[in-house]
Amino acid sequence: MLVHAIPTNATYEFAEDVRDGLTRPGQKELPSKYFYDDVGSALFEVISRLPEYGLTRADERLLRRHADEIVSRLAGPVAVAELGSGSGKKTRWLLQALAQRQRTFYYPVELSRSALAMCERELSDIDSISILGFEREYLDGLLEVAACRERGQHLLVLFLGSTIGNFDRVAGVRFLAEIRRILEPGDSLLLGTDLEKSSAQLLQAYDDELGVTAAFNLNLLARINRELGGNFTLGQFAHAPRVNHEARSVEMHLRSKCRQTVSIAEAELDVEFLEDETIWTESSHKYLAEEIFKIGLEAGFRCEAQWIDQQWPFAENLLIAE
Ligand code: AVI
Repeated sequence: MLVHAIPTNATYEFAEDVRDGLTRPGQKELPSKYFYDDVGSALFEVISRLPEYGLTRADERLLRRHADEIVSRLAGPVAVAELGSGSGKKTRWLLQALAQRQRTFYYPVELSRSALAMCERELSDIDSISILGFEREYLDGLLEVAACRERGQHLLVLFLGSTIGNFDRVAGVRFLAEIRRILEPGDSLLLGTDLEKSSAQLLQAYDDELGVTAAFNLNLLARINRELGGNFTLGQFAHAPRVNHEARSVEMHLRSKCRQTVSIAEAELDVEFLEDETIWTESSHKYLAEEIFKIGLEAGFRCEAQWIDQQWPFAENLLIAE
């Protein structure tokens, strides 16, 4: 697989975002996109296999069961762009179904180079598939993919695993509208969305017994130590998930166990934490199945079909650009 690498100064942007988030008046925040360095991506792979976290398995089940039907609803020829491909494991079924009907170009867009490499290892045995990875932010990568599409070729964008849930609701619709702007009428978006479930089930999923999700959350501080010269003592912070009923989300926080000051050299920053003060690191929004039709319309898509997993409420939505 060829990989187009990131041209920007990633360390500088990381330091800027950390400074912004930790100096914000009121609630301190860090953007969840920084979870996914090599360690974080590996931890997320483990999370997706935990018995408490059924989201990824539900996504995979739906794709495996309905790949042929999904592909049959797409006007061909089709090239596939995946935003946040991860290991690429769950994309296999769709690519196999498409490859039976045409030679298929698959463009994974990922910030993590190791995830792109994993994706190639996972999928390169499928006949009639060419893989070209883009080590980019999602929309930058999608713009490049769209620029190299051939005449008459449709694009299928995959945004799976309920990554949309990690945006706040307004930003999520805005992001889908940005995708729509890059697409042509008749192109499609397959959107995975985790559906609402009980608070008890959500808290189990985001606070597993083995502590993998806690390690995933704390790795953000470890990454700041590694890459930005931070001196966070990890043992002085605790993983603190909570359900936000009003926002219909699970939030992950890191709670300072004591009053402390942390220095981050590359961000030229000393930050004070009170005992029990938290850093908000992620929101994971949950949806009602019927809500997706409305969100799609607001962003310029019509919902062509929706498949729902019965074991772990999760919806796969095929949206067509109008
Ligand atoms: C990637 N994303 C959809 C996951 C989620 O469920 O929000 C990330 C995650 N955070 C904690 N566990 C998994």
